Amino acid sequence: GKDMKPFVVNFSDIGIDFKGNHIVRKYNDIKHIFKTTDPTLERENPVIYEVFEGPIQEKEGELMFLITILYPGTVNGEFFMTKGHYHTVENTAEVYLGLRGKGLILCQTKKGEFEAVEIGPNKVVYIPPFWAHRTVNISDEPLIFFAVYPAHAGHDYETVEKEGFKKRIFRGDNGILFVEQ
Ligand code: S6P
Ligand code: ZN
Repeated sequence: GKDMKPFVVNFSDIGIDFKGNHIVRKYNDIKHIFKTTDPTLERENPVIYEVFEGPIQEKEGELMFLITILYPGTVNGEFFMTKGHYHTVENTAEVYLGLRGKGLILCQTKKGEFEAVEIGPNKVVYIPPFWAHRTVNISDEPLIFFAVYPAHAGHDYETVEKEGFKKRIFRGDNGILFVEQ
C-alpha cells in the first residue's frame, strides 16, 4: 500500500522471525483429494505441505509472494500433492520458480485443456490466467518453490474439489505414471 516501504523477507529465517501467514496442510485435512486412503497416514497425520506467505494485503496493485514446501511421499503410490485451485479472479496469472526438489505442475482449464509442466531448480513456470494449478512432488526430497501472483486473485478450491484434475500421478516401476482420474 501507499504507506509501505520496500522490505526484504529472508526465507531462511522461516520459523525464527517470519512475519507473514503460515498455512499448514496435514494429511487428514486433504486426504479426500487422493484416490485412496492410507490408515497409517491417517493415524500419523503428517504435514503434506506448508506455505509461507509474504506480509502483503490481498488487494489490487499488490503482488503476493510465497514459498511452498511440499514434502515427499505417496498415498498408496499416488504422490503427495497440493489441493489445487483456480484463482477466484480468474483473469490472473502466476509465476513459480523452483528452488529444490522436482515436481510437476498440473494445469487445466474449465474447457478441459490439460498440461503438466516440470518444476525444479532453475525452472520458472508461467501459469496463464484461467488455468487451475496443482503441484505434485515426484522426488524423494522436499519440493520447494517460490510463487508470485496478483494479491487480489483469491483461491477457488471448490471447483477443483468438484471436478478434480484430469490426471493423477503415481510412482511407477520405471518412473512416473499418469492415471486418468
Ligand atoms: C497460490 C499458489 C501457491 C499455492 C500453494 C498451496 O496462488 O498457487 O502458493 O497456494 O502451493 O496450494 P493450494 O492449492 O493448497 O493453495
Ligand atoms: Zn495460485
